[in-house]
Amino acid sequence: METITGAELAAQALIDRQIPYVFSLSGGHITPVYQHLEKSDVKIFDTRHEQSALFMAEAWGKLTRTCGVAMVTAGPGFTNALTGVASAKFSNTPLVLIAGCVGLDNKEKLDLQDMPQEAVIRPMVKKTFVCQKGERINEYVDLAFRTALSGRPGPVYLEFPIDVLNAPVNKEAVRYTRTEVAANPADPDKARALIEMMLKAKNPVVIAGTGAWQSNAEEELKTFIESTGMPLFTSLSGRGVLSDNHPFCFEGAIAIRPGGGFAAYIETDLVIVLGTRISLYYLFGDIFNPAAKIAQVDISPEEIGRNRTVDLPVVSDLKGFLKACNEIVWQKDVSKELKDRFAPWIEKLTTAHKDGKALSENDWTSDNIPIHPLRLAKEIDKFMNRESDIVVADGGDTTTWMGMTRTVGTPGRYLDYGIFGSLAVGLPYANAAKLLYPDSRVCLVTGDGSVGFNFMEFETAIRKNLPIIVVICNDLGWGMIRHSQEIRMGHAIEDGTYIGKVDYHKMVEAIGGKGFFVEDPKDIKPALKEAFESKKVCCVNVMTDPTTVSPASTMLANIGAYKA
Ligand SMILES: Cc1ncc(C[n+]2csc(CCOP(=O)(O)OP(=O)(O)O)c2C)c(N)n1
Ligand SMILES: [Mg+2]
Repeated sequence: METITGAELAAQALIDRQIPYVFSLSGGHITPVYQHLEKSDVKIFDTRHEQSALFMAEAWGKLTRTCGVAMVTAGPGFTNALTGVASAKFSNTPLVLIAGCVGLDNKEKLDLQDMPQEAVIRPMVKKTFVCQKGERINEYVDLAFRTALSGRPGPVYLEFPIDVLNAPVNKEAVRYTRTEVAANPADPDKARALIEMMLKAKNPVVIAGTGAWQSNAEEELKTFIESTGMPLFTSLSGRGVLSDNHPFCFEGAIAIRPGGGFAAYIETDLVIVLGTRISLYYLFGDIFNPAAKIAQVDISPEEIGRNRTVDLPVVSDLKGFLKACNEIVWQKDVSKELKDRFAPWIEKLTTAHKDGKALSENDWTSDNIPIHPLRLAKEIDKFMNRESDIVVADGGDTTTWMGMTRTVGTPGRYLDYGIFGSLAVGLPYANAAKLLYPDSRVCLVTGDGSVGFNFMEFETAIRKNLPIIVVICNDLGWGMIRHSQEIRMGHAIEDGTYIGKVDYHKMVEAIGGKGFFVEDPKDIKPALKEAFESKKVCCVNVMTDPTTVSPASTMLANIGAYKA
């Protein structure tokens, strides 16, 4: 009988799938798999914390629309990974987390790192798979990837007990399955119904989110918008699915972004929600005119109707649905009628967009010292090109300032933590972006608090030759929380929210990177230029005004968790 070990089967399954990277931190319970990946085309990318490995896998999934893969060891390796898993669940990112665990024979014997991993992670993922038989490893890997990618994508957990990995398996008994599932065709009746709604509307708005990006719908969306003349806002991983430069694109959908969003939402009579969720970003749906009709297209039936009654619910893959809509616009020959109908609305929003932006102009161009964080955000936005460069945001107020400012021309070029709101994503996201796009410039803009969590990923970047530029928006503390406390209670709780001045740039120099310290706004651009030209991992420590409060901090003080 010819045998093969479970670990070799697991490694081979990843090799067969041509997985480029497994983001990981080593441990005894996964060493058998490492052994068989060592000389393969699947690279083990090792981070300094399992949380970083998971955030890297999440970023990989977000950017490539394929499954990010992470592998961690039992017990503490597993628990350290959980935040990244939760983040991927919230961002609907396809991800497979492979974990080793104590052998089935040793459960409950007080063996090292024993814990009920599957029970802990079950509510956090789309599905858990614990493979207890070596012969079925391949089948389980197929199940895990298929589940992560199908329908609404998300994280999946795949566990291999160490004795299953180590046991010899009869080669002839190994089961192989490999299926890729395509989306169902769209329902033309639903597409017709949407066009009918549009023909009755005057002030429609279209919001396209992660679903538009994940379903590869950029071309169909562009045709849809151009042939109907409706204004588009983009959200989360949908940022850039149509360029912010496009005359019908009014940039980011989040209402606190300076521009036409707020005006559009309160006056709209038809909201067309394409592959995004009616979340806090839209005050749980309350930001839209209460009389507006809502059409919502989503791959996931249970998503439709959250927070608002939906007049036209459509369960569909977006690419197919938009294609069907475009065909009907063409067949019915209503393109001109729709464009003429909405032209005054576009004109009105274009003016509102300009006026909205003008309100922030003073801050974007401020010469103040300490530096206004919006000036910093604007300098970065101007410096980084919209098409191929990648900007990553992390931090509380810092993410808000970047979200209010960054313009994108191409999808998959802007990353932040989205609605899960986990600080600490910055360095791992930036490293993943640089790994994927070695020839593009990658700039992380992060809060001084946030940069601390996974600070050792600077070392990972240096060791792996990923020359990212990290700009720290240094307001001496946990700004967003300080500000919301000040609004809420009249003062910030110093013991909980003040950090003080830390020479982060010198810390990065000490491990082989390059550091810059900036206090004057006119020095931001030269520092960025020198940093990128150095081709080194750089930390640009920028002292920003700790008293400037972002609109998100104001909201945090007044809604949600802080509400009395
Ligand atoms: C992992 C995690 N811990 C705590 C929080 C709560 N929180 C939200 S914003 C914030 C302050 C962030 O400070 P910093 O990174 O310096 O950014 P700033 O707000 O100062 O720009 C904190 C602690 C969070 N969102 N995520
Ligand atoms: Mg801060």
